[in-house]
Amino acid sequence: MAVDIPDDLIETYRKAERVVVLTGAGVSAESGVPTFREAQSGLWAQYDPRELATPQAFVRNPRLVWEWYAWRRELIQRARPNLAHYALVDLEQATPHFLLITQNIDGFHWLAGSRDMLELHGNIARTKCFDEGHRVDGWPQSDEIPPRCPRCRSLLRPDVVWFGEGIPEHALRAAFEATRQCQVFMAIGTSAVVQPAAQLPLLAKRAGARIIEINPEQTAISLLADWSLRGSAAQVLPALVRALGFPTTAIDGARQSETAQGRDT
Ligand code: BJW
Repeated sequence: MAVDIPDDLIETYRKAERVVVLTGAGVSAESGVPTFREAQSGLWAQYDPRELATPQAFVRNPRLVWEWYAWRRELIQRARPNLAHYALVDLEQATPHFLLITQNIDGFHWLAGSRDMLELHGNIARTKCFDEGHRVDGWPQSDEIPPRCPRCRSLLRPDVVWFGEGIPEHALRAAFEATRQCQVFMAIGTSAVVQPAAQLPLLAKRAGARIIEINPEQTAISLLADWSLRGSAAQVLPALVRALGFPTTAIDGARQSETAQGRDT
């Protein structure tokens, strides 16, 4: 698919000193990780978030919640970053000040090589305890599900942010600060309905940034975006890096390693 990147977008991006990118589940869709709100394939079409992604749900049925996240953790462990993740690494390398803010918990941006980044909703690979929030790397073997914290004996849970819970304070503060200062704000693969992340594009717009959206579908962001690039992140982002004339080191590396392993990225 040929992706048309407007000339004025290219000119604006090249001039920008500070770029902030907000990613959502759509960025990992082509890695085989389901999104949340898409009508047929989204997780919330099949599962009720109130029964799985709230502290109340965990108190009601900790085993169900633990096992649902164990299933998703395995799914993510079997998947790998796609060209969208690698293209964002190339953008970070070529942009003077670049901050990637992700709502995703899969850790794929880090795995691909992004370094200046914030995980707003935590990371499914980490575990903490429910009562005290102790981060836990391992626990004694037991038949109990979920297992218990070796320090305080409370139940263990994934280190992700559920509905009704606060975003880690340092991450939220840094996200707002960078958003207020950027000249270009990109929203990629997010429906932008979950707060407080959904405020970021609006805040960027009010502060004078130009907004680029990458999403196959229209979203609330489309109304305020200067450019909406309709297509999948794994197609549009590599095309954007090339159109900007930036080195494609991470993209090429990913392609080469996929070819060597006989797979398509
Ligand atoms: C592609 C693609 C491709 C497909 N390429 N694109 C103010 C007003 C109203 C409510 C609230 C409010 N403030 C807070 C709330 C409550 C709540 C909230 O926002 N609710 C809304 C639903 C209304 N927020 C919270 O509770 C937050 N906490 C908080 O604010 O604390 C203070 C507070 C609490 C309570 C009241 C008031 C203040 C915490 C939110 C935590 C969200 N957690 C989850 C689960 C994480 C763990 C897990 O994974 O299980 O995070 S929910 C889920 O949604 C997940 C995601 O990170 C998040 C965002 O979803 P995302 O990424 O946008 O995915 P989708 O599926 O929605 O969209 C995918 C997009 O990709 C689509 O647009 C596709 O078209 C596109 N796409 N393929 C590019 N190939």
